[in-house]
Amino acid sequence: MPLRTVLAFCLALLMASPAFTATDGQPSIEVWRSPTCGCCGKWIKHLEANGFDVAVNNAAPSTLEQIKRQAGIAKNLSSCHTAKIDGYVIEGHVPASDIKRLVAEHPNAIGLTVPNMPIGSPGMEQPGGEAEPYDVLLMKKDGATEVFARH
Ligand SMILES: [Cu+2]
Repeated sequence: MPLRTVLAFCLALLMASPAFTATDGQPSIEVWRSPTCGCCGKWIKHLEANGFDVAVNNAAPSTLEQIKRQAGIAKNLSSCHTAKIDGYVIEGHVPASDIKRLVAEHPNAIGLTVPNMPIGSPGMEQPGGEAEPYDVLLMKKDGATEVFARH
C-alpha cells in the first residue's frame, strides 16, 4: 500500500474512533450553588470557557452547608459554591487549570479549595482589575492541607 493510502486509512480510523467525537475529552463537573450567588455563576462561566461540561444544582444555604460538611470540608476552608469531579471536591473559586491538574495527577486527597472569595480569582474579577494573591489548597484525607498552587 502506498504511504499516502496508509496515512489516509489511519486518519479515517482516528476520526471514526469515539475518542475523537466532539464532546469527548470535555471533563464533566457538577456544581452546587445558591441561585442568587453572582460570583458562583461567573465561576461556572469560567469553567465552561475552559472546556468543562458543567451540571449546575441550585441549592438552599442549608443544603450547601450539608454538602460541604459531608464532603469533609472544614468550616475555615469553605467558600461559596461546591463542586464534584472525578471523586474530588472543589470548593470555591479554584481556577480551571488547577482542577485539570488535580484530575491528571490524581493525588490521594479530598480535593481542592480556595477558602473565602479572594478578589481577582476566577469569578471574582473586579472591573478595575484589582487582585489579591491567594493559594489553592489541597485538602488531605487526614484533615491537613498543603499548598497546591499560588496565584
Ligand atoms: Cu464566590
